[in-house]
Amino acid sequence: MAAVDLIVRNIGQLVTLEGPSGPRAGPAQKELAIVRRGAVAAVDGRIVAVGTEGEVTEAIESTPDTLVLDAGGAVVTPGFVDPHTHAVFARTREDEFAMRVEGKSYEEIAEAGGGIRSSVRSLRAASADDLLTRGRATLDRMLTHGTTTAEVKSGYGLSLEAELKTLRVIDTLARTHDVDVVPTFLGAHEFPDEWRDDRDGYVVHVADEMIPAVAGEGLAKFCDVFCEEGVFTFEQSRRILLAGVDAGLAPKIHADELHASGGAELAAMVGAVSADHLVCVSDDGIVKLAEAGVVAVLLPGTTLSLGKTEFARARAMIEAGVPVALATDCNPGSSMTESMQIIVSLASMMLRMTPAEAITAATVNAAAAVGLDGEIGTLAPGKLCDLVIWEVDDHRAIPYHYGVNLATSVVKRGRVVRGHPDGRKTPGPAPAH
Ligand code: IZC
Ligand code: ZN
Repeated sequence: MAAVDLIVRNIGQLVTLEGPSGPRAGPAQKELAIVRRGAVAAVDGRIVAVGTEGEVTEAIESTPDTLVLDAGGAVVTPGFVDPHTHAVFARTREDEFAMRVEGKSYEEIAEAGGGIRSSVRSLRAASADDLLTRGRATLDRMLTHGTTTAEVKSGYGLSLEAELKTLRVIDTLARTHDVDVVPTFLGAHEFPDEWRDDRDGYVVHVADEMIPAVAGEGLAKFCDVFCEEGVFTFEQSRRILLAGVDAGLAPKIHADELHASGGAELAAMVGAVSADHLVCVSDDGIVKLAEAGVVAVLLPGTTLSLGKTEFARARAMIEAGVPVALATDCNPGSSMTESMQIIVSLASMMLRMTPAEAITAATVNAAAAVGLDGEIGTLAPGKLCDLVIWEVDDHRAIPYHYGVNLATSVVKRGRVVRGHPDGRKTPGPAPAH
């Protein structure tokens, strides 16, 4: 074996999640495959050895140039994957947040011209440079909190020109930021003002003009739609998702967030990679998701931020055999957070997912929700060396100790991108270089 570039050693609990490929469902969702006193080694950004410290030291060769990170007995997990964000936007919406606190609902604000349409007005007026600067700061915060891959949706442009502007910004972020970015086209996020009197006309425009243009430029991997009362109907959503499939964009869907709208059933019908939100999903919808192998992406930060008390029924989904993932939904309207840590905490506290199930949901199942479970989401030979050293000595403390940042070091593609380059756990003098 070639000499390794990186060794992370002295890991108290190494959460590898090694196991069968693909998302983990049912009882498998709580199997973390923890190695005690573990180590990980990488060459050129990929893992080459994982196991106990003795096994890894036996298997590899190191040189004076090998970077050795001492985890100090702490927990190490795969980098978190955030599979549902709207992280490129022009302006925050704390004005609406304050209105909601005083009693206005998300739908009332949207109906009055606020909500997504307010974000559309500001994004259309913003320059690509401004969007890039703001998007970069958002991804920086994600990385600081342990997210090493994020899906990012368009959907605040809602015209061909403004959607392409957004997707080109997302593409620039993907090429230049340490966080790996997965692009999703969400032209069907809302009806823009100029099409509100001809909704079916807008659906045809999205399906026949926007999707081919986006796919033609290779700017998206997924096509998503907000299937919801007052937004896109079941039939309109189906039409758009199938147009996406024709153009090579895999389907994702905002399903059953505020009302039972048949979103889960539609996800199963079109073979969606994920169905997201699912707060109001029907029992039959859960069965259909399980049968079709669709990943359920749950977004408890949105429920919390909207001041609601009914959370998605994660237990029913896990018991039915649906693989459950978690995401921030990072967006200016309904979930203004970049931290997957608070989402993992909410999953345990409010969705009653065990700490192990929640960690699986934020790693391998989240990777499956963006079609990347072959590359990321577990710590196994051949996978990207994306990992986090946490300031805890038991993985159950990750959801337990909430509201603070527990990520002490973040490694992305084998490079230390956050924390101390020499792996110290507590701050010391700055490194000489
Ligand atoms: O900007 O309000 N639900 N899309 C669907 C959102 C929330 C984002 C927003
Ligand atoms: Zn969303």
